[in-house]
This record gives sequence, C-alpha cells and structure tokens, in this order.
Amino acid sequence: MLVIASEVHHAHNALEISKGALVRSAESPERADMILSALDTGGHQISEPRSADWDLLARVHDPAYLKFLEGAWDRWTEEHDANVPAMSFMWPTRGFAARQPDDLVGQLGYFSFAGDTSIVAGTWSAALEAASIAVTATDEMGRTNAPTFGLCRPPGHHATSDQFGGYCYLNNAAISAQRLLDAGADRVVVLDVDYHHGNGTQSIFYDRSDVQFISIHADPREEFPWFAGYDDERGVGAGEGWNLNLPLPRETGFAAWASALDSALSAIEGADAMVVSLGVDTYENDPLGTFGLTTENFAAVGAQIASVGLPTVILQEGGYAVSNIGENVASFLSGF
Ligand code: SP5
Ligand code: ZN
Repeated sequence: MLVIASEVHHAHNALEISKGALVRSAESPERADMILSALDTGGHQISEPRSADWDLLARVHDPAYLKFLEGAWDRWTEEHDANVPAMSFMWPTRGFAARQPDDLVGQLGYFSFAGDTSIVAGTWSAALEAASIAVTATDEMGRTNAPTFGLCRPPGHHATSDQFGGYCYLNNAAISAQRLLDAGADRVVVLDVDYHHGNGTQSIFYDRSDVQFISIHADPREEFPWFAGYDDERGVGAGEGWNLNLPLPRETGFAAWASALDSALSAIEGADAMVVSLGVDTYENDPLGTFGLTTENFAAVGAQIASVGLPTVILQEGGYAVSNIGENVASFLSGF
C-alpha cells in the first residue's frame, strides 16, 4: 500500500498533565518511527507529502484558530522559558463566556479543551505536516483508486474546528473528508476505530449530512473525552441521523468489538468514499486502553472494513504501546 510519511514530526515532543504532574506525553515521536520502520520492513511504498493549502484547512478550522496555532510558540517564548510547553490552566467551562481574550494564556484556554495537550517549538510545523500527509494520501487514493495510508503524527480526531486537545491540533480525518467532497464526492463516511471517541470529527460535521461520522470507542462515562461520545448524540439539523456512536464498556474483547464493527459497517449510507481514523489503542496491552484486540485481530478488522468496497484513505490516530504499534498497524494494513 502507498504510505505517506515524513520526519517533520520529530520536533513535536510535548508534555501532558497526567495524574497531577506534567510528564512526557504518551503521544511520542517514537510511535511514528516504529510504525514507519514496520511498514518499511513490510515492503510498503513510502512517499513524502506535498504541502496542504491553507484554504482547505480553513474550510475545516476557524482561520483565527489556525493563526493562533501558527503564532502561539513565538508569543509564548517572548515571556516564558522555551524549556516549558505552552499551555493554559483555565478553560471557558459552564457559566463562563466563550469569548476570545487578548492575553496568550487566556487564548490558550479559549483554543483548547484538555490539559493532556501542550504546544512546543515543533508543534505547528508537525501539525501542518500531518494535515499535508492526510491530504496527499487522499489525493493519491483519488488518483489511483487504491487505498492509501497516511502516517499522521500528531493525530487529529479530537481537534474541533477551533480547539486542540487529546494530543490533536488539526483534524486530519476531517480535512481528508473535506478534500474528498471538494473533489466531487457527494457523501463521505468517517469510520473512527480509535479507543477514544473522535469528538472533534463529530463536532465538525455534527450539523451536516455530507459527512457521516461513525465511531466505536470506550464509553465516555468511563473514559476520555468524557463529555462526548454518548449513543444519544445523533447529529442536529441537516446532520440529524448522520452521527452514530457505538460506545463499549471497558475491557471489551474482540468478539464484542467486531460485532460493533458489523453494526457500524451496516449503518454506512450513500457514501462515495471512506476515511478510517485508525487508532490502535484498542490493543490488549495499550497503556491508555482497556480493550482486548490482539495484533492478529487487527488484520481481521482491516479485512472486515475493506469488505465494504469503498475507496478508502486510512489515517493514523492513537496507539501507545510503542513496542507493538508498528506490527499492529502493519497487521491492519495487510488485512485491508
Ligand atoms: C488520539 C488519542 O488517542 N488521544 C488520546 C488522548 C488521551 N489523553 C489522556 C490520557 C491520559 C494518560 N496519560 C498517560 C501519561 C503517560 N506519560
Ligand atoms: Zn485514542
């Protein structure tokens, strides 16, 4: 399979608040290195991305948010030590005004939703490169009609039109879906199989019928992102009925997970193309997940999704078992 990848992500090495402490993020550069090396060994064709255009990014994200992300690190280092990451400590939650203040720390709160995600020197260029990877993978799939894999890092499915969080800054899957629509698709389905609910993708397309969003994930009653991903979230307005959440309890094993995938695939309606948000944090030994999928199971999942027969772009989201992440992604792609 054609794999689009890049080395630019290395300079994005952020910190996260975990259990009350600021620690190295589980979303590390080693993740993408391990995937790339496994795919290289597996004989996949690897190619570099072309730069995505701003106009496309601005059809998915608020231009003010894009400008903010682009300039945040330089603004931060005017006042702070470059050894600490840029992040806020206050967010506009219940009872506060959702308005953009002038101060940088206030803006970091306005444009984010979670303390697991910070901005460092290489963040913007890595996020932009990951979006470029998604767009190039999408265009190559359109050109060849064969499935492609975009090795995006940082991931994207938690990023909303104007907020970063969940290790995500630009929503690579949403940008890919928008690109498919711009190229002539009437409807695109985004199938999100990451362990966590893709709240960003859901919110970007929540009031639209041209993108169907379907997600299988850990029940938000028990897992991040806690405030989205419930099964009664079905879309609004023109989007009503075009959003499907299939939350599963912690510790779900492969049989129950695969049966949710059957439901997800039978719910696909009128799609001309598919974007798969591929998180392999459903792996049995993932440090962030509790599901029970094995390396072999990922091949079966890939095959099951491929059986739908839609033109498909596969994009990397989560997966934190660094020593197994390469073989898990390779297994999925081989099954597909
Ligand atoms: C794309 C994706 O899978 N995002 C998941 C974001 C979850 N973030 C909160 C997880 C908290 C666990 N912190 C572990 C720290 C280890 N250094
Ligand atoms: Zn995840």
